[in-house]
Amino acid sequence: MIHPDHPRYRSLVTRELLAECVKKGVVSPEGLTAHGRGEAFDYFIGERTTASALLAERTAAALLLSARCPVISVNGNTAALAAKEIAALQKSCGAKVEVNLFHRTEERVRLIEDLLRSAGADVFSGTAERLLPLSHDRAWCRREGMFAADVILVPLEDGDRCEALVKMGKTVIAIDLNPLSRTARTATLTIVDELTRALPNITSACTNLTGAEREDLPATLDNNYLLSEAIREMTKRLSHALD
Ligand code: PTJ
Repeated sequence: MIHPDHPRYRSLVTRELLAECVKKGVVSPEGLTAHGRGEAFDYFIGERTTASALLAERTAAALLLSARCPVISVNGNTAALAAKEIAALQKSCGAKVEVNLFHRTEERVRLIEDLLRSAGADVFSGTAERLLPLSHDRAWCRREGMFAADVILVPLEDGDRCEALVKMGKTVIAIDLNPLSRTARTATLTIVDELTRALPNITSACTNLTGAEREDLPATLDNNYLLSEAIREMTKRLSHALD
């Protein structure tokens, strides 16, 4: 039992949730390692949404709203941490929600789809095909879903698929706390923020962006700037850590 007055209460509860989700088969054991890496970078950024991350989130909203076929790709960690937030974002931007897994089994796909549905998401399921140019199982997706997407949101992604999606001409929005990752550097737009902070920010931007922002934010998108701002914030915190 974790007591709410523990200074790291939220972090400990989240770890407990993920460990439970591993037992249920929703999260892969490797997902715990990925979460740990995320937590480390979240320390560096100060466990808050920076101004540049908020700009990235508002730009993501503009891209999703102007897309012809927006898709939100969901893996085990994302479903475990933020199924409700995914459902809320889907409602605000009209994107398809599709499960895509690195450690793929039919059983995990079904469990994650059920979890998303119970949180209120309308899941785009059905027959998957090996459609993406990848040797691993992230290649499996739906023809009318991810394969047809023009804008795709990929939280907690691996670099290979991000690169493949960009090469296919898609606009790829990544959520990744590690600004140095291959995903972060390859995506069209990288949100360096924690998943459960980033998703509600994108959702509220979908409802409150001005018409001018919808046009201007995608036109002025500069991912190198967003990444260098995230690195600057982290280095600033690290260099003042012992002040
Ligand atoms: O469910 P599956 O089988 O599809 O597997 C999912 C994981 C996450 C295991 C798989 O995609 C993976 O191995 O991812 P990576 O390559 O470890 O990349 C995950 C990235 O997400 C890392 O750069 C982490 O820093 C980052 N990250 C982890 N947790 C969070 C995060 N970023 C934002 N919010 C988080 N909560």
